[in-house]
Amino acid sequence: MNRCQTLAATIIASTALLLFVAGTAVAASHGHSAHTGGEATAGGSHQQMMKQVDTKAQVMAVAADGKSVEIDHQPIPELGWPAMQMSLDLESPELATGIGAGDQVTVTIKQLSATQYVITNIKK
Ligand SMILES: [Cu+2]
Repeated sequence: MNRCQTLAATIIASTALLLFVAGTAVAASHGHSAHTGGEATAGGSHQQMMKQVDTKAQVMAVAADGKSVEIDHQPIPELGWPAMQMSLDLESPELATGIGAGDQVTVTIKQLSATQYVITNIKK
């Protein structure tokens, strides 16, 4: 690679970083910034939308209002997520019926937008 190509590559890398930073700022409302890396590298493409994936997780807590659960989930390569503990909204409160802290479950996570996810199913 000659100097000119190296400079071009540097500019492209800088632009990608700026786009990444901008994407992270927009995604701040998600409150789960660790996930934006995977989304950014995926380019926020439309094929990422409405993706639904199953993952194994441990229930850490069910929110008092029953609308979300705190889970410790395994890595989800389809979403570019590392293993982590996080809170996710439930599509309906009934999903948490019979579910409690410490349960080993399989959760189905549906992607609603680049930064919005919801649990559509929980199986013990
Ligand atoms: Cu997570």
